[in-house]
Amino acid sequence: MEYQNILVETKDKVGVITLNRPKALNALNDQLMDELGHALFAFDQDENIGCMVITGSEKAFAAGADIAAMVDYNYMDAYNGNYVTKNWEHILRVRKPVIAAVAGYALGGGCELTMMCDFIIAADNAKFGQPEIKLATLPGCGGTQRLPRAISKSKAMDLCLTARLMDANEAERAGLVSRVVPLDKLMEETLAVATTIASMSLPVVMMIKDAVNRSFESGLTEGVHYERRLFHASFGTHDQREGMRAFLEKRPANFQNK
Ligand code: CO8
Repeated sequence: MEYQNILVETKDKVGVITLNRPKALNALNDQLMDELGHALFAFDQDENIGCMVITGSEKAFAAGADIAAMVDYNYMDAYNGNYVTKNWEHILRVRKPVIAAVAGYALGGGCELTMMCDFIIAADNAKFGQPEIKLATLPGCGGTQRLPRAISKSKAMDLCLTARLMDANEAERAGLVSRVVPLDKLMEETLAVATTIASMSLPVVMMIKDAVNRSFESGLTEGVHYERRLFHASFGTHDQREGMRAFLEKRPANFQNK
């Protein structure tokens, strides 16, 4: 697939996808979301890749779904076209970790995309929000569900009902963002984090991602049970023995992703 709206590169074992519609502040349209899904799946299947990063520009991660593409939609266009479901949620099927490296605006569908990544590293100029209410619509890609889980019902209601934007420090305090870094260090720091993850045993990385995500889908007892099954499964890997032996022998582990 030839990409028109994203840039794709690899940095050692990290796959980096840059949203690239600068004139529209990376507004997310169908074509971009198709390309993003395609690139994510390609990295997921690439045995040389251990972690992925999605980023945008310094001004905007993504300023939302493309309003120009939606303005004339009617109900049947949205329903028959399976709008959003058909290509916005590919990312949820990716098994390797995906980090959102966010500078500037992450609004509407852009904010929802960051929340579908595994975690968010924000530049100090990042701004998050769900301003759809100003367009007389609502978050349509999970924002009303993921935001309360990430930052509490009260803050989610505040953001969704007033359309106010939340800066990087507030987002970190609220728990949406895992770290805030200076804008000029965003990619350096994110790549360092991604490289650390990519140096771990990939099957165990995927088990941990799977187990943490299960916590959003299940009650505590079932979630802990699921974790326990994966914990036991990790003892079936070569890398578990290697990791533990390396610790005891005071040497770096040599993981083989098996
Ligand atoms: N869609 C289309 N074009 C956009 C969008 C967008 N979301 N955001 C910005 N642009 C375009 C502008 O139209 C402008 O284009 P042009 O130069 O041709 O006039 C260009 O990007 C630059 O934008 P501004 O001139 O507005 O830049 P400012 O720096 O003045 O303002 C803002 C930046 C504050 C980010 C402002 O652009 C803005 O408010 N954008 C819209 C934000 C918004 O409402 N986002 C929510 C969109 S709706 C949504 O995401 C629904 C999600 C539903 C689920 C997803 C399913 C698809």
